[in-house]
Amino acid sequence: MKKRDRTPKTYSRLTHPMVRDEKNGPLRRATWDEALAKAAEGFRRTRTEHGPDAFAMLSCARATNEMNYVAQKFTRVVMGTNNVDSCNRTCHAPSVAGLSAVFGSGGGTSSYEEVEHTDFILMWGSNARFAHPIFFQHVLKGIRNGARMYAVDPRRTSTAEWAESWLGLNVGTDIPLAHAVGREIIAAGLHNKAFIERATTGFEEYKKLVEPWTLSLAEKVTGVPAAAIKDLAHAYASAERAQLCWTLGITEHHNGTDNVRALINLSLLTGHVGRWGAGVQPLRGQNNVQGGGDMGAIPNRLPGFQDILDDGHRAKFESAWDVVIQPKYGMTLTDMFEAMEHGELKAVYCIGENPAQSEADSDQALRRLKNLDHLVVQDIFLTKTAELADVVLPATAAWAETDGTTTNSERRVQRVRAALTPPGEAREDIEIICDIAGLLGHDWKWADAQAVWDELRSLSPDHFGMTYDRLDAHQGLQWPCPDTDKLPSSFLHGRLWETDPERRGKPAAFGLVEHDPPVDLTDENFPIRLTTGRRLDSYNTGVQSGSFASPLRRGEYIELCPEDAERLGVRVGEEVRVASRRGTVTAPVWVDPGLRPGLAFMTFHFPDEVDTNQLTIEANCPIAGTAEFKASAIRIEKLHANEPVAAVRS
Ligand SMILES: Nc1nc2c(c(=O)[nH]1)N[C@H]1C(S)=C(S)[C@@H](COP(=O)(O)OP(=O)(O)OC[C@H]3O[C@@H](n4cnc5c(=O)[nH]c(N)nc54)[C@H](O)[C@@H]3O)O[C@H]1N2
Ligand SMILES: Nc1nc2c(c(=O)[nH]1)N[C@H]1C(S)=C(S)[C@@H](COP(=O)(O)OP(=O)(O)OC[C@H]3O[C@@H](n4cnc5c(=O)[nH]c(N)nc54)[C@H](O)[C@@H]3O)O[C@H]1N2
Ligand SMILES: [Mo]
Repeated sequence: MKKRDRTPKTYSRLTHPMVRDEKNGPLRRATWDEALAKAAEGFRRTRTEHGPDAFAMLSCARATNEMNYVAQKFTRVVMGTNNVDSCNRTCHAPSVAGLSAVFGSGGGTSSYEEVEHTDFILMWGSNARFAHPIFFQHVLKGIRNGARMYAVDPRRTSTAEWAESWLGLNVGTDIPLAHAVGREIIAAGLHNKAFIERATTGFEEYKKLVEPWTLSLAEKVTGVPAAAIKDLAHAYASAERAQLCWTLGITEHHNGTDNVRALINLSLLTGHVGRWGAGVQPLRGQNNVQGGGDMGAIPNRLPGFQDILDDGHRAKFESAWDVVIQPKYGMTLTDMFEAMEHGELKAVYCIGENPAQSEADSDQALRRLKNLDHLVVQDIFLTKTAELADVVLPATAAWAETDGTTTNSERRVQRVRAALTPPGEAREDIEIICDIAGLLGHDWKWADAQAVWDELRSLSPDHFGMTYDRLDAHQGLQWPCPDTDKLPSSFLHGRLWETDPERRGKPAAFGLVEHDPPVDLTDENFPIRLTTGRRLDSYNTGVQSGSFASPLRRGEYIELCPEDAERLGVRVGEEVRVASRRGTVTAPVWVDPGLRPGLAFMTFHFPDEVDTNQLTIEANCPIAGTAEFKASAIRIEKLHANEPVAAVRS
């Protein structure tokens, strides 16, 4: 087998526009006028020949709120469709779906400050020490202030190292574990009966549902000792205030939304929500993935998380924008790739996303992207996705080159500012979108980012109270912030504790969700469970972090536990073949004692060297559209010509 080139790929900033003159020809340098005209012409042709829904927008979860507002407005007003989405779909869409179904709003309920002053922190399927290092500082302060911290993760991660108890469960068995915890809380009489009675529905059905999940059955299915499950149930339920934090270990499954519901059930059972210090939080991924969704860059919500199917909400935007909005949900990112397969989607405007390398089953994703008639990529680097484009537009980086705001996981909107000069001919994302809108007959002029923000504020009650001046004065504000003269509450759903039913509003429903194991089953041909995720030193598809020559950069490995490495007769640094039902890659071995037998781990940070997503399965959550990145079945084969890679460090 050909030896893979593992020289780090160098991405340099895009400094000028590029176009492709014929479908399979090369990209060549172009002027801005030429590139914008070509981009606009392709969109016009698509709309005229195939209708509005043959177009889709991918909007950037790293860029500002203002840019996301303009991108979704372009989609709805200029192109006439609701087909707009982002990498939120690969990530926390199940959290948003689960939280909205229970509480009516998709945001995490608590603030970071509360984590410092809570009594119990449950990190479930989250490696925050690596993936949310700033949030983790708040966790560490909480621990220093006396909070207990438990971790639930198949791997003994760097986060789990800080935990008082680590529950190392089998991948994809979170529902059995959560149900067993729920059952034990009820059996021990530790549930909050008054809260359940007043603020929830479905408790009796839930009690029946979890009844079979005894500690011993749960131990069999999850691999976690019964005593540890019992201990978690008692510690969580008897804490005065508890925070339940989760991330992709919960959401990146074919039943991600059900997993989220199973965790929220525990907070309803104990009343650990809607009070200061107690809550449920998905720690969001990209710096502005929360804001992108809040701005309406998702197919089912208008800006301010206002449902598109609601006639009143649509009417408000229709009159402000002077357009008719289709009364239906648009395509999710997942639907878009399906539609590419069938030739129903013809044109995509991809701003700051790299789906050619981030989608599950990347060979399939690449083939689908190649089916498009017209692909416009607006990025700061020449990504693998950009290499497929008909038009490439160089943007300024939201980070340090652009003015605006972003929104973090605690729903805090904060200002970002241009401090650096952008390279070459790169232009601001918003300006580029407006130029294309102009060529398509929409004369949009905002003086600056603040003018965009003020338009959004006028249409989103949750943001109305957040003027730029107030954001500056308070170092950011959390939504909902409807008033310009009052400070918002730091946590959500305090209403659930009101005694007056009018003020309490809609009760929170227990989720009646059942265990459903991973789709990609292990068997004698594919006996090892592969889970994928992140490391501290690198970022997503590596475009923004992969090219630097730093001693921190480790490159890709397939990580195994010492027992499996010995059984397979492989050692650290040795190249092995890794095969799944979808593809094969070769990668060097790393040995991590934090893994358990039968479990392997890879990142997706170095796809130009080892394309991990050739292995993953596109088995999607039917509610949220998120793929099961966390559970593939693989086999590992020894290669005969073994060569240790250079510079393996411990
Ligand atoms: N350094 C760094 N930070 C990042 C990123 C990055 O690339 N690099 N990316 C950002 C983005 S986009 C996101 S979304 C976040 C993601 O942040 P995290 O979700 O914390 O990161 P992951 O490593 O993908 O997955 C978290 C954990 O899920 C565990 N897990 C796997 N399967 C299961 C399971 O079945 N059940 C349970 N309970 N756990 C399971 C894994 O072992 C892993 O430790 O990080 C953000 N921050
Ligand atoms: N195997 C596996 N695959 C996964 C995951 C996993 O856990 N395992 N996780 C999934 C998750 S959670 C996510 S979020 C996705 C991430 O998937 P993507 O979002 O597709 O990947 P990124 O590498 O984050 O790509 C970000 C792009 O934005 C560009 N960019 C940055 N700032 C700006 C800006 O200001 N303007 C513009 N125009 N562009 C900008 C960067 O250059 C880069 O090309 O990957 C998913 N894929
Ligand atoms: Mo993410």
